[in-house]
Amino acid sequence: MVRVFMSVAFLIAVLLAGTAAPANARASGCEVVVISVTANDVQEDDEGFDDIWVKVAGSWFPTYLRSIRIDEGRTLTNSELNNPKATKPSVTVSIYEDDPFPQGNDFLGSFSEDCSDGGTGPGGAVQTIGSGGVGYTVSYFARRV
Ligand SMILES: [Ca+2]
Ligand SMILES: [Ca+2]
Ligand SMILES: [Ca+2]
Repeated sequence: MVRVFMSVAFLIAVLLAGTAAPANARASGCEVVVISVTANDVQEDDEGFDDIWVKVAGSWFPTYLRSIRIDEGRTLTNSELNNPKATKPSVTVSIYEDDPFPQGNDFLGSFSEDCSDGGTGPGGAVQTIGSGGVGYTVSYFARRV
């Protein structure tokens, strides 16, 4: 009986210690929110559109293993992309282009933001990524949290 009680007390102590750590981790980071993605120059020129997903600090958007069509010259909004965002000391935003098996998917480009300059401010910022016949513009907010 005493042993059981001590085990429970130990477990509670572990749980309390466990809940303290994420609060500290949350307190120092760079929050990045993707506002929109524009396809200035798609990879699949014959089709005139790409099927893309956006990866933010390792998480997929719009959702895991799903891509979304973007026509050349068009913009996908934050809500169409299912609110891509993440908070980390440094956040990498990447765009991938989905191709059917057995072709591999294509990495189109990326950028990283660490809020070292204080973030983007409320006006946001723009990054252009892609090369060799591929060009995308990513608008985003970044702030220290
Ligand atoms: Ca492709
Ligand atoms: Ca494709
Ligand atoms: Ca192209």
